[in-house]
Amino acid sequence: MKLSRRSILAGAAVIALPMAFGTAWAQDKPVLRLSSVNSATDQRAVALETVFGPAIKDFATFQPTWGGTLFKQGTELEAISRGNLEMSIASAQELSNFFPEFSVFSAGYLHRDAAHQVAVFNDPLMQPFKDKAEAELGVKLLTVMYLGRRQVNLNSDKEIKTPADMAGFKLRMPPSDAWQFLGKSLGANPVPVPFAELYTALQTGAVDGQDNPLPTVMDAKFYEVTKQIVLTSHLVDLNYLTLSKKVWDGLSPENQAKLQKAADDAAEFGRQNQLKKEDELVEGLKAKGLKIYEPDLGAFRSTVQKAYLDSDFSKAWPADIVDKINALAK
Ligand code: KDO
Repeated sequence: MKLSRRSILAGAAVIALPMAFGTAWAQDKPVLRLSSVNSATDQRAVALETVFGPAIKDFATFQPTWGGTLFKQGTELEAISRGNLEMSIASAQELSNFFPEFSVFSAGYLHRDAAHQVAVFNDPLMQPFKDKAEAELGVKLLTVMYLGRRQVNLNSDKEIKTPADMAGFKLRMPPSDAWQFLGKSLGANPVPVPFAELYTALQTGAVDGQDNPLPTVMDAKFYEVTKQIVLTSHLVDLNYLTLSKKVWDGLSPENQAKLQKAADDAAEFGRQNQLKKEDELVEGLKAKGLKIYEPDLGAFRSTVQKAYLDSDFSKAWPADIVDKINALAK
């Protein structure tokens, strides 16, 4: 057969067609890249790798990157919005950078416990927040994860009883405004430091302390560079497991249901392990040499709650949402 330009083009088209369709038909499963600053041994990472990944492997490939090596803390939501990432472990504080009303879920002494977080996340009051994140950021809030009760962790041994005792302390808080406000409401001078730089900041004395749940103090080895824990439990902290709305919309209803169940199951698996660790770690951290103190919780609670109610943050909150949230506590 004489090869003419036409026959070459026709041949190329014939070869290209199955490849094109082939690629589409044999479309590889969507790869769900997740970036988060926590370690691979953090209970949220263990839960996602043990439960979530295997549960969706028939129709999607879970690809987590821990330690913040893919995206810096606080940049993940924007990355998802731009299509450069598919999943993150977001905070209400980070979401409040985009939608101020989310700061209600970051308010100190509001959520009572892990079960209360789940009740709030699944309550109809949450729907407008979920809808807004999907519509305006292209991010779906899949489920709520339990991070734990945040405690004050200092590299000095000054006794802390009330917020007045925190005056002058450079307390590291995560970078976003809502986090800085929480540090200020505790009576300290908040200093923004990304999680990845926190150990060094404590070690060098660049900051006088930080706040995180006890499992994080153990997992990140902050006990090596601090001296005391003040059991303020000032924030029963949460994260939202997020997924690109575009990816979600590309799944069949059946696979959407499977992915949702996988997310909820992983969150519950991690929640129970984190709660167990919290119970064990007062003794565990004493054994690492930390002093553990009980402050005047009434003084901390009233000071922090008043600070939030008097703040500009609360002006962005939907009317009566605090009453609705309180009513969901058991
Ligand atoms: C932190 O930076 O202190 C923080 O606890 C904030 C949380 O929202 C979350 O980002 C967490 O870090 C990381 O997942 C590391 O545990």
